[in-house]
Amino acid sequence: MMKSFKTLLAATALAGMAANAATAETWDMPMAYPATNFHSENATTFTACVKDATGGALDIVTHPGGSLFSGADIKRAVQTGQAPIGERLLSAHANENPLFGVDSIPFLATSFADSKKLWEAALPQLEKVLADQNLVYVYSVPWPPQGIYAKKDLNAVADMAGIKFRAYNAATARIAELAGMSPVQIEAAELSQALATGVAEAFISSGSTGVDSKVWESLTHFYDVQAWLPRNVIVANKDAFAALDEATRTAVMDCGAAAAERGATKSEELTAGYLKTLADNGMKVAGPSEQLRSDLAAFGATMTDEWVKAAGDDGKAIIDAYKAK
Ligand code: PCA
Repeated sequence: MMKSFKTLLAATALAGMAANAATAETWDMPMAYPATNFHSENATTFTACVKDATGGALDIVTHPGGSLFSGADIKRAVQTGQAPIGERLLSAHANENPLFGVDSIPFLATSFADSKKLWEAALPQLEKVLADQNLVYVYSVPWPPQGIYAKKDLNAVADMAGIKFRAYNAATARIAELAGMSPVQIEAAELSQALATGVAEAFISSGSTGVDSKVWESLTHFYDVQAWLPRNVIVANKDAFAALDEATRTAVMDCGAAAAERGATKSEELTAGYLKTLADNGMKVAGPSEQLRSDLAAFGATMTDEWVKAAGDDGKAIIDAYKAK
């Protein structure tokens, strides 16, 4: 695995010091969302946990905001070992395998409790699919429920026709298609600019990303439809992980498990505050009208059928396991 210049310098500086420090390793961790986002802050706590638990033998350094690799490139970077660990919105890769989109099926799991159940039902299969891609699953954290941002009243999906709609995965692009909108794939790091320049006029996301992007500078409405809770997933490169000694691997996994718990709790705690921040900045924050709700529910039914067809027996097994919980 390639070491960064900084790592080489650090290794040189440490040469001749205690054995523990001499074998210390630095892992760069690319992340797509801003340093102040709760996912990024949670990862900083994760890295401190690993450093502490390994007595400094593994130092993971986060690179938020797409500064090392842009969101779209992070997963491939970890697969190929350009980065030993990274965080990525897994559903953005549903085109590689429909199972990666299990968390973005509209209205299948819309609460934190259901998101957890669905994830537990899907995880055994997801871990296998990731392993086949040379990845080790470390932890994941759900975003708050997804709502619709717009700059006009949306009383029905008919009101969305013709809008330029920012998509972040296949499901959001499919919603655009079903509503007669034009989808444009944009990473969160580019969202503010896309809205300011009119490249996008509406999108689906959490209050968290709306606040990160100061969306009130360009848009006026947030409809709290609670369509799904997509997840950021932290994966390690299989070879890099295998090269760690057993105690270090255990530390990574234990700190990952703690980060999953802490992150989910934080996400839920912060949800209402994000919507308040949107409202405090002048946005109209509301639930959907009956019409909008039922129009979107119809999209949800269509997309659930489509997903089950695409994901086949594996997908059906996940849905059945989820419903049985
Ligand atoms: N924020 C991310 C994905 C889901 C979310 O809430 C984004 O909009 O890119």
